[in-house]
Amino acid sequence: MALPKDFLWGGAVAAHQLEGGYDLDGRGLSVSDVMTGGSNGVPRVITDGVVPGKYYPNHKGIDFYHTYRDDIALFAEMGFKCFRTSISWSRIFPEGDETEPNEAGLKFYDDMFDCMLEHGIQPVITLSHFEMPYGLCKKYGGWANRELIDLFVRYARVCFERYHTKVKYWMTFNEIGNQFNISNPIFGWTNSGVVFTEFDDPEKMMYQCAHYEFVASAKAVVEGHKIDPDLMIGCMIASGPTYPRECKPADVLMADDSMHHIFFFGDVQCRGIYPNYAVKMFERKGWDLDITDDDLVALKAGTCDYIGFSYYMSSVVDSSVEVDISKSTSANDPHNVPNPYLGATDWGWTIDPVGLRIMLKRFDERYNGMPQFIVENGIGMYEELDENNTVEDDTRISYLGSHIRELKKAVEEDGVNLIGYTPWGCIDVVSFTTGEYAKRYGFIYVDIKDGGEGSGKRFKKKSFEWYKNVIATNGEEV
Ligand code: BGP
Repeated sequence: MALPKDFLWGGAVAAHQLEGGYDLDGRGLSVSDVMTGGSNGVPRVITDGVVPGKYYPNHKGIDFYHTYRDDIALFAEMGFKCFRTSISWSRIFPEGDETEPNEAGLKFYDDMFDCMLEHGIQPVITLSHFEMPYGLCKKYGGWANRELIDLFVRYARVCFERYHTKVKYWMTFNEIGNQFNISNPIFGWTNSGVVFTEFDDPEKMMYQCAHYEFVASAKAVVEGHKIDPDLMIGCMIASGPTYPRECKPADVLMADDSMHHIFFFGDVQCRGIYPNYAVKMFERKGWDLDITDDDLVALKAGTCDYIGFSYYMSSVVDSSVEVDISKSTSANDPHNVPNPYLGATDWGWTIDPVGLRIMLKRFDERYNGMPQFIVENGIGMYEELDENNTVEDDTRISYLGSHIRELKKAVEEDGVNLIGYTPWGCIDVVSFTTGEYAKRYGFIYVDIKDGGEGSGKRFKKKSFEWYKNVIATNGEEV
């Protein structure tokens, strides 16, 4: 058998994309509450507060705030060993800078985690998955402000103290490297509460915010281990290999450098140091980033316990091409070109199962066999219920099956220390990049359409039974 017996099969979501209940039980606004709904190719807009008459899909999500018991029962029926979600920071600290947490918010997650545990499902929890209290942006300017470090660590400490007997696996910041994509403001906004393009040097501001997040993350790791040495506290990195368009050295070098968009975040969080290529770049750019000696000590002391990462696609660079990415909602490299050997989803995300194995190998080799956890992977699709009240989602089955086959090879043949796999959006949720309901990832169909209309009822897709069998056979039957 390729995979260990205790392999963590499950599914992943994030609070802001499914909970709804955005103003219930003392919750404060979060950055995701001021992002309007966009659509395929049409970016979401960040508004100044909640503007009456505008449409904010995250306010409703799929109403998981009220339905989680039934939904978790469905996950249990599929045999989930774990379920990855996030804590909405503004349920716990509504404005972000209170000295005492909001008990109603804490209680909500207590109940949700108990419900998972009653079903034998381990919670896997992200502390900040694309949301932070909106108050921290308004009052402090988001992660551009060093004061956020202490406010985050206070929040993390409260969560570890309260839940450490229920939650072993944690992640600090979701897809921390996403903000590298400066051309689409929602990435900087959701990672850092900052619109980078409003600054004279957006790139410098991105590195400064990332630095404060690194220090906050490292300090949270140390605090967490003080509370409970058994906690596993990981980073979470959006990943995917970049290939050279051709074997000419200029393309190969460019592809190699492009991987710094990913490895920079892993290098600091897993090794606890700034890598040489980053130090040199800061020097070259003449940046006087606020990085103190104490910060460097903190980074070294708080390296993470495992690498959590998402994998959706690979990319290709061609050194002879340079396109304008300022209007792009997803591209973050002007040298990106399509891969002629691979297909793509309706949203233009390249489908490359082998790229998952390549990524697992690279992390393994770079970070000395550190445990890895694939905490997101999946395919967004347009789907409708058929006359049998189901969706014959064979494309999803084939997508996930091909990725699972590759991760098994990485474990069996390459010796990668992989602890789990949680496909993204195991139940249909609001899309992050576009705010659509129409971009569906789930094993479970949720009857809500773009605009928020629908019964909200849940229906099992064909992949529900398929994934149940994958888990039951520990990945032997895919
Ligand atoms: C990742 C995020 C998730 C999720 C996923 C799919 O970047 O961590 O929150 O949404 O991508 O993206 P989308 O919903 O835009 O299809």
